[in-house]
Amino acid sequence: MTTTNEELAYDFLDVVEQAAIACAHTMGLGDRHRSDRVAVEAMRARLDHVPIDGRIVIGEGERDKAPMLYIGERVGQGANGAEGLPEIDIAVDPLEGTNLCATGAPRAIAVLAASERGGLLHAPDIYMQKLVVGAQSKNAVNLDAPVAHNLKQIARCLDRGVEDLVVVVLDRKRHESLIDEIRETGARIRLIGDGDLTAAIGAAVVGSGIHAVMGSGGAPEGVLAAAAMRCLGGEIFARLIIDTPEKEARAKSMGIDEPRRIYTSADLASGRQLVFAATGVTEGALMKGVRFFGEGCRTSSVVMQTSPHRVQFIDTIHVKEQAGRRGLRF
Ligand code: VTB
Repeated sequence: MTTTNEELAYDFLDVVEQAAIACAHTMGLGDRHRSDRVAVEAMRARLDHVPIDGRIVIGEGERDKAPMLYIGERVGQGANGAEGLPEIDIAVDPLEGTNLCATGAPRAIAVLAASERGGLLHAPDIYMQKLVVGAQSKNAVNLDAPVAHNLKQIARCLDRGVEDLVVVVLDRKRHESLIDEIRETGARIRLIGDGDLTAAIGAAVVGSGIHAVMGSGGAPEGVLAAAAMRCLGGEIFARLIIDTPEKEARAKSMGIDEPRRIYTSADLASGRQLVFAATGVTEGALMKGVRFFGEGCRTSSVVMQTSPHRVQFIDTIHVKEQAGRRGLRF
């Protein structure tokens, strides 16, 4: 991804836009599997057009469990025989927050990250303990430090009181004691039903109203969050939760030699040339959801790269063929 890096970023933007538009049609239908399936199909179809020799490193699962976007699947024009294309590794979450989309709840997104080959960790689909903070606090926290210490440090870095902080935590039984510890500090909490990746992006953007994300979620989404952090300057501190010999063996078989160490974004997404693209499916603070208006639809996305280093918020109006004669009403 050298000379064509910028063009590829727009290709990847198109891929996440199409995935978001497809599953946004299923918003509120109460069928998360269907929402996920249409996002996967749309993403897969659009990836076919991208001029890369692509390989899925994080996707919908192992080959025997996922018909499309499975780990190891070749995608892009290279998969259809085109030669001489850049070799790119791809991590996808076609619909982050399937339940959010199925219920019409906010902050579902379609996501893709890409790197030159070898630049994204092959994370097993297990839980990962995570601490995500923005650029200002990243040198002052430690995944193994007590929650109260980290929150005090974040508050100091952000020049405010601990009670002024907002920490996002997935609303899960396994987080009961974490939530108690945060409450004891006086910090504010936003419990979310799903979507810790969306929250992680927020933690790295000043003004989003999120100052940290804590707790455990999916490891694959941790790698996607790491790619976003590399672009945004925030940081993720993470450790795989390996509580059975099977998980240990799985991690090892995926090339992870030190499964119990603390990873940062540079370990999880080590690529020199990273691209991260996400489009809002349902309403969110950073990205609006997809809005349909008869003649087409409007999407709100972020597309970011490490080289050249830039972050773009992109608002796209997609006009249906034949439409536009009456003028667009959006
Ligand atoms: C989900 C999802 C998160 O992790 O919670 C998942 O909402 C964790 O799985 O965004 P559980 O539902 O078993 O808790 C994420 O996918 C990403 O980390």
